[in-house]
Amino acid sequence: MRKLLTLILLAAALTVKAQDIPQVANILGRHITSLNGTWHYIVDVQEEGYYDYRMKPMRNGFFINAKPQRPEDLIEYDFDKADTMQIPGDWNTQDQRLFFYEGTVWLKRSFEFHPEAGRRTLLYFGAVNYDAHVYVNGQKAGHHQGGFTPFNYDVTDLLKDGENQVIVKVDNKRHPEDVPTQIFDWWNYGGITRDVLLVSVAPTYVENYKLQLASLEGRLLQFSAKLNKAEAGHAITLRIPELKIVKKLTTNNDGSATISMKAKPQLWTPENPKLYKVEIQLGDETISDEIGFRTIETRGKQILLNGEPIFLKGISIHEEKPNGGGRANSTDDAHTLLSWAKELGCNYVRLAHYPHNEYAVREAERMGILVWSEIPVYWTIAWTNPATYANAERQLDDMIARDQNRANVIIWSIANETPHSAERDTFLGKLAKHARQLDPTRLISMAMEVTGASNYHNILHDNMSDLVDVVSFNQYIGWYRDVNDASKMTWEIPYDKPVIISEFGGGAKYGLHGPKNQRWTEEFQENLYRENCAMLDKIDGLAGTTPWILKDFRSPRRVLTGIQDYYNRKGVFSDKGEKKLAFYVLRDWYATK
Ligand code: GCB
Repeated sequence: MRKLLTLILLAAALTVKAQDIPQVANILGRHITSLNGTWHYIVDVQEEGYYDYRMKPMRNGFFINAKPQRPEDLIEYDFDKADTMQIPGDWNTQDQRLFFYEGTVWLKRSFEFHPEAGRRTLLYFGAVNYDAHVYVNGQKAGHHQGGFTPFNYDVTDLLKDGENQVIVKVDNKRHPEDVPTQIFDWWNYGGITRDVLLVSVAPTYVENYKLQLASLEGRLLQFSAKLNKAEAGHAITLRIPELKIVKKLTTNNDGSATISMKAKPQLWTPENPKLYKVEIQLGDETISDEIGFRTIETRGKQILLNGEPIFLKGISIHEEKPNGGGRANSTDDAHTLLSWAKELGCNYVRLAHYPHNEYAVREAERMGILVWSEIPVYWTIAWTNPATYANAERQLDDMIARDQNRANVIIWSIANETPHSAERDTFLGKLAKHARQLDPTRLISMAMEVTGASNYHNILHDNMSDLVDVVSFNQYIGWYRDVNDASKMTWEIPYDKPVIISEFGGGAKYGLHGPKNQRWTEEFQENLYRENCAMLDKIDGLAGTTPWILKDFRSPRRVLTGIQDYYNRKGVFSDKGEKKLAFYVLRDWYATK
């Protein structure tokens, strides 16, 4: 018995563990090795690589990557003979059989690795949709849920010198308690959709930092940094060479340090998106970033950028490649989409309906485009489920942790078109307060809905209005109701806050022409935009709009053969980037703003 106990204890001591650690920010500014590229994959419809035939999780699932040792051995999978796909990338557009697939796919990649003494190695995923079990050399590194935010594990103790393997079980089945929930109007692209990176860090490293313009008067910059360990006495140096700033800070007991300093940076604006090179040094490790300085606030019904009122000329965007669809994840993809937005005259985009990839946010920042960033708390979330709340809150935390140094991000949005109820108010109330506490320097909003008091009178009444800085709502006059109603509409928005129309629009098939009352023609959409722009001009306090949407995007809910063919056709560009007539109406309207 004692012998058995000793053996068990010994085995426990030998079991190496990975650590689920908080997100390491500015990942591209660190020592990284890419694990992007060609990965083998196995489609596992019944998850037999994970559960036994009694539906119990197995100890020797596909993650151990077993190989027959003797001729008689039975092993019914072989990653090395399996097909390959490119990572990052969704599986739906890389294998025709997987176009509509929602379920489990196992992905595997081998890589050479040589440990460096005194360094830790993190395994970072930009995003995996939706549920990811990660294994390194057969051992569990961690489990993550949520398809659009980064996560990382300290895998130092799982790696070995020579060839290593990472295997990920990805499952994009939809569930009522998930965020987003079971129904949503976009393609549920599955897979490892963003970068996979190995990150080499010192045992003590700067986990995250924040640098921003705290006040316009006196031009006060505020900097804070946080280590991965709660250790006092570490020296951190901040350098902004162009501003001749060199500041030394020392961490306190919780491993963080803060400093304020006077400086006169040029302000970041859409016209002059000035970014400063910033270096943060701890020991002999330096992280570089590019950071812009601006303020964002509201005054009555106005939004003020650097103290000046601004009208947000925007457009909504889904994270889909500009030509042909599939998940986008590159500066090039982002540049093309954002250039189309610029052609419209936009200074602002709504990155709907989930946090987009970091390349897109950074490219928008370089191009002078302001951003509304949101989490997928969309439609009918499981409001009373604590795990659902925890999931939403973690996605919010990770979105903010990743993008809190982006000058162009001005609005965190916490929900879209959610049905009113006391449970929803409790959930969203808590989330809004949490967002405010995490980042008091940006505006908070959510896409609400109006309720009609009579046929032509719209009232915005939402208990959440007290908690947001900007009152935003979606409306589809001309599409989900008659376009001729537009000119008769009146609006009652009883809050002294700026108003953003977070969505309006309607569908058209590019190249389909006809009279303006014929649905799906470009003329129908053109007329709808004309009527809507005129109507929106009458809304008191209108501070911006993000019509729905830049380009046609894939959605399983859009099944009309010959017209939709699984595309939501509300783009002002087609899925191939062709301009529809509505493009010109919107461009001309924005030219007047
Ligand atoms: C909405 C949703 C958006 C849909 C859009 C539509 O209100 O927020 O996700 O795609 O309407 O096309 O109906």
